[in-house]
Amino acid sequence: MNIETVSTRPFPGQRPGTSGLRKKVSVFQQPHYLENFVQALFDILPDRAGQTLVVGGDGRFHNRVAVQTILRMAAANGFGKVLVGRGGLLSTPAVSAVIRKHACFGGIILSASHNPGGPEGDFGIKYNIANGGPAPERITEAIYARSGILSEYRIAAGTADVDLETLGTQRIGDMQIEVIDPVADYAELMQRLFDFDAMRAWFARGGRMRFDAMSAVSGPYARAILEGMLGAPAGTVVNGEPLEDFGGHHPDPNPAHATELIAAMSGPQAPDLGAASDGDADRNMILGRDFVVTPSDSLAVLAANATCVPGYRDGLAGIARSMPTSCAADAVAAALGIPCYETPTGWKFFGNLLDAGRATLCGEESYGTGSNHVREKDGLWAVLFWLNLLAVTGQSVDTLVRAHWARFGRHYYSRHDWEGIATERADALMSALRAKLPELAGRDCGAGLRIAQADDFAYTDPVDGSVSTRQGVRLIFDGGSRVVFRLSGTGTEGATLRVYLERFEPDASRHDLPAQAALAELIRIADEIAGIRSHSGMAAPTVIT
Ligand code: VG1
Ligand code: CO
Repeated sequence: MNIETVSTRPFPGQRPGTSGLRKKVSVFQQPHYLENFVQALFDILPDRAGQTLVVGGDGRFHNRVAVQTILRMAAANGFGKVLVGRGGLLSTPAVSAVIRKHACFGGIILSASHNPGGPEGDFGIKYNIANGGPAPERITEAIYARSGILSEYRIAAGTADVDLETLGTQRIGDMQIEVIDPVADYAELMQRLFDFDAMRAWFARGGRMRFDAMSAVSGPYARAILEGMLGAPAGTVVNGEPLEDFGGHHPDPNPAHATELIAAMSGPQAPDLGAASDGDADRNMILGRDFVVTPSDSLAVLAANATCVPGYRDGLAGIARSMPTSCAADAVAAALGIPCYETPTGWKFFGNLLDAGRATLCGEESYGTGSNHVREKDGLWAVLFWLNLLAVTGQSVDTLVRAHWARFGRHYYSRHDWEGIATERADALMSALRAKLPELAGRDCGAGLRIAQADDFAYTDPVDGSVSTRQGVRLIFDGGSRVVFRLSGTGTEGATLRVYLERFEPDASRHDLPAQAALAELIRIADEIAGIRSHSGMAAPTVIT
């Protein structure tokens, strides 16, 4: 193998955000841009020689080009072997499963997740460590630091492209490349967690489901498992072919972007279960007939019913949720007598809790749910969990959720996104809000809402003691209502302000209000205190979930 050492200069801004480095495709297409980041990563992994790496992505535009580059660089940087999904495809949870099953050194995931794809869209790259989970901050910061002083990278020169379509082993120099079936290891793991017989019987009894893969990477997984192994009728999975531009849509499973699914789930003829997943298949949305389950409620319902499912029959060690996620899971944890951990936004913060056996289920309000079976959130896993619950309880989605509210109370919840704010304006809003914090505690905001606590969330990891500060401004009211403000760390254009709104309602006779109405006073207070409209110059949020 001929190794070429290419001179390069650092690109500014190669700092991974909430989940990897995400930029416009045109940024990644610049000569040396991807190579610099990958070399910075390899440079901070001194014990990589001879190790096995997993590589795959969500199939978006630029995926194949990037996979070929990474394979050549891995060979030139001394890796012993790479496992790559056929066609360069692997969902994020499948990468995690493959790393764990084959005890690999780590993995590279090519995805910008729920961000749109195509030549005008976004691309992304993320590194996962040997536990199968996203690299923690000390590693992402080391990559960033290295990217700032890099002067060369190494790549195998003069080799033909790897044939990504044929399963089996090939080589670049001394490095082995094994093209693997992207679905097999994942499907086997699902079979160990869920009651496939019960779910097969549910379909055989006439249970109906619609899984919208949003033209993203979950399609092959959902088809193989739902239609292949569980006997769901052909056509249960829609938009099941991964497309480089996701058909021009945001592959983001929420009521704002999965409008086709919402429409299909309404009316008496609608299927019993609706579900969707995002670009890299780690998010999930769950719907019943004329009923949308919020992600925070989903986590709580799964936790409360976990022992109905084989993989969790022995109960849960604990639950973990990101700070802005509603406290519905906390109520379940309290009833079960298990701890509930509150972490910053981003799945990387769950890794230590899962590794230490402190948490079994984890969730985020952003349509992310998962467990200790991998170290990523897992869209299809959550869908199978719900399907398993429907199959063994014989109940509908809305009956399960309403019964849950009746027992634990309802945590009304919504997230308002203000997208495309000029970065300076968004920063000014957050600075002004932070400056105001000391005077907010004790303030009476009207409508019976008094601020009990106002702070900027900081987290000390209970396992390794690492500290993460400035993770979101919280206003916590008497009675547990909350408003949380933070800026997105996954966008590629301007800033996105996320405003998270939550109100607890114990009274079962008041569990049927529309969420925006139930949260109206908190929405008013959020704008009064943060000056969202005046800072952003916008009249309304761009996305409400
Ligand atoms: C968003 C979500 C966060 C999630 C992250 C990655 O981050 O809010 O909960 O972990 O996306 O998900 P941010 O910083 O934009 O709020 V994915 O499916 O985009 O990898
Ligand atoms: Co995702």
